[in-house]
Amino acid sequence: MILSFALSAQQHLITNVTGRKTVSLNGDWQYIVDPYETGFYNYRWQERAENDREAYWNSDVPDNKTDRKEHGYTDEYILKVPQDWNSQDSKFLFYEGTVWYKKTFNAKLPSANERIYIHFGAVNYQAHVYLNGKKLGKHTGGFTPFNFEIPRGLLKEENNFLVVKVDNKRLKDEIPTLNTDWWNYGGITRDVNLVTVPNTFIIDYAVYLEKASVNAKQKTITGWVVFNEAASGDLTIEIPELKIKTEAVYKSDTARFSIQVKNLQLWTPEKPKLYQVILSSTQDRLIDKIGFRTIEVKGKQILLNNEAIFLRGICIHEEIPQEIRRANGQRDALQLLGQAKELNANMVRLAHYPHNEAMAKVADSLGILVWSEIPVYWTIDFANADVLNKAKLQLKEMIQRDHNRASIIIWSVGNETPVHEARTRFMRELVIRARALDNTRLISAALEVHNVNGTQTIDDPLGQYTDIVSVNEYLGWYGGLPSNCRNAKWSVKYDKPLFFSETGAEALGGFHADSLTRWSEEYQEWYYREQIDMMKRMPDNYVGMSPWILNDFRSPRRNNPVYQEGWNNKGLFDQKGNKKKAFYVLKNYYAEVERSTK
Ligand code: GCB
Repeated sequence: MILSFALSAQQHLITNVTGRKTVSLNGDWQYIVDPYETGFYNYRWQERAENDREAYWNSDVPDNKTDRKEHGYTDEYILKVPQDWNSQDSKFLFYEGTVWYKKTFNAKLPSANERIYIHFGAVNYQAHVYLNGKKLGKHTGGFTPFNFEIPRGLLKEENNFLVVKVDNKRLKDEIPTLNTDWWNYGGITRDVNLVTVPNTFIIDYAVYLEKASVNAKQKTITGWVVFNEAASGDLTIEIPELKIKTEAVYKSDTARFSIQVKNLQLWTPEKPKLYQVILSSTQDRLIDKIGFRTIEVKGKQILLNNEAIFLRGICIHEEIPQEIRRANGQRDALQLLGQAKELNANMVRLAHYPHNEAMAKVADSLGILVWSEIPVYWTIDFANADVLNKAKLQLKEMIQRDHNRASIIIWSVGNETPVHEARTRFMRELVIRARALDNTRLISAALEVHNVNGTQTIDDPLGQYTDIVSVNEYLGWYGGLPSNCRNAKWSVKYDKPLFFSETGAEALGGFHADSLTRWSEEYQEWYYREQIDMMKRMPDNYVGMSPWILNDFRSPRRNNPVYQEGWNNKGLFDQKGNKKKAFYVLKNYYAEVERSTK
């Protein structure tokens, strides 16, 4: 049989994968480390032909005793999926390059009325996926999901040979670029699933509360549903708890609906109410749990459900420091967001890339507001049109995966990007794109402050395009001493909500000295006191902060042999999970704010 498949770089993403019929391909995968990419390129550095016997996506079993095979997968070399490779074997600690992952599996074949996809939660950074010797596709971007449909006839009931080439090399024209202040964990870092869906299925949908109706007795829930292909029929929307069952007609591939509801309990951080929402079409049926709330900016304030809210935030990297690994899944999310709760936080900034899907789900159920960001970080190649397209793709994948999560209130298009014309054009495009993809949330980016004749000045031109002006500021750590905060003058060009998306200082957990001694817990504690006093004097558009950072985290840029050793120690929790002194300073401030806003 000759199979010919159209290969696509990226197919439409399936939303809410966990709500579908899935078979997990997590677990043990065999691997080959391939720093020279021998399995991919021949000795003339040309991509190997699909049927090249030496390609690592093809069988590693010699045909007979005269046959030569120079690659092989064995149980002696196993990596767990999902998990970064760095934490699984010391030889991977600093590794950046190609690793081939291989899994053999049996499968139930889809019926004539079904399709089957392979879905990856994330692979850092580039993935080429092959099944039974055929290439399914390729994806770039280390923190967003992707899927490929498995063409009919390719999947077998037994002994499917699935190979993924994973490459985490840093490159100048990728996102992030060469330089970041975090560990470049490689591997298949999130779940892998086979997803079976009906031939015509709901590929994406959004269900949300209409802003204009937030204060009305009868509120309006609006939404849309998109199918994977042109189709028409009736769509049923049910919210059993509200006794809602409505029909909408879909034509071509889309349905829109608008429902009047009475007695809707809004989603708030104090009472994060979620409703079961059921969408069903002629062939498909899908369940989600959705919270209903609105978020908008009015003048100098952020309004949640039409009431001013102060964001008691904290930044988080997707890392479990105690085990020096990437975080993934519900348990890790409960650990990280539980720490944020202990701090009296009502908001987290998930830095600097989209975290795994469990984070926003757990945030939904705990009532924690979320800032979600793409890794447009520092000095990426702004003048390059391809790079802009890559950023747009990551933005789209981030938004599409999570746009039904009530917890997410802010999409961020980047962090500390340097002010110049090409960059501002690039960033503006991202702001416009983010709004086009989702006009129910706020758009921001973490900007920088600069000193103009002794005044801390916020005038980055990008601030004119974002909904809130967010800035990172380290007065007393990267410049001067914490006491410099006392006389600091601030000038903000924009009359919009002002949010401090970062501020922080390092302290090695357990190192105690007087407060003037750098790296001591006392210095960090002092820094937080001075910063908070300064925040209290900010103009009335100050709407909150998310200091840097919840936990100490790994970074190859941090090479002080006594106080860092490859760690950025700005955490309020240290490497072992102990609270530093500054933790209590911020916790008390947040408790105070909470009392005063009640
Ligand atoms: C920043 C960056 C963050 C760094 C932090 C630091 O401004 O946004 O990624 O880790 O400062 O510790 O310097």
